[in-house]
Amino acid sequence: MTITKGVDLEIVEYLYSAEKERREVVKVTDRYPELSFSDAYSIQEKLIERRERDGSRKIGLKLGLTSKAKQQMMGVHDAIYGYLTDDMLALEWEHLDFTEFIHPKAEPEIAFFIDKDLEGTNVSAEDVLEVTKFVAPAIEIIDSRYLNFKFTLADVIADNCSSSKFLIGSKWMSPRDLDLGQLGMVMSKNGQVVQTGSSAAVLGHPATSVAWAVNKLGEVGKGIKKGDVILSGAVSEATAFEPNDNVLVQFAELGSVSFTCK
Ligand code: OOG
Repeated sequence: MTITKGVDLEIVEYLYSAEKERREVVKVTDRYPELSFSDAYSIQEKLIERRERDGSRKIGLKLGLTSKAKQQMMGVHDAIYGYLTDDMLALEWEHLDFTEFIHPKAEPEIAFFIDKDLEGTNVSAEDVLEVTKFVAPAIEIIDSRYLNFKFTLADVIADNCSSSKFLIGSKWMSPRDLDLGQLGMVMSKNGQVVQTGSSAAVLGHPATSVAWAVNKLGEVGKGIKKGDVILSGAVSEATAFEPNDNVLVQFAELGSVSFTCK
């Protein structure tokens, strides 16, 4: 640890209360510039434990910074991972409530439903496909707790990678039944196209992205579990939305997912 003992729990409370009170806060590294990536992952773990003490349940993982464009933008060469909890799941047929957010953005993603435990440090995309029962179209809502959505890599890891909510579309398919590495995607807001992309943007193939996370977790003796849902990373840039906006993500072959915010 590069930060002193006890400071980690202080940071957990700082980020957790910002999320609960829908407040932007100054980034952690402004105060603790020495915060390392391993400190940040350890804070992230404790933040999830804090949520669990309040009744949240861990249900899977999310990947971030999986596109070369986003990595370049941030000046980094690695992806990041965070956790999904049951209270982050939003439903297509209910409105999202804008008052629950700070400054949310929507990202088009492909969700993986895992059917068998998988752990290791040499896991391949093929191993991931082997344990994936279904893939589905998804939208992740990211909502950084930091001022103006600006942060360093250590900051965003500590903040559980900006995780806020996610939605899953209704078409679930076996990953073997479609060309998962090259799915076209169009995202529209209020009927206007705002982003286009391909699943190839996610580290070349979304299963490669999930394999990266499994290997990263393997380094600390963890893995993914049967029943987990995994968001494999954004297929394009994120799009900000406001009350009354409707966002629709359409994937070739894999159908669509949408939400309206009130
Ligand atoms: C970090 C999380 C981004 C993705 O898929 O790249 C992310 C952020 O930009 O707030 O979830």
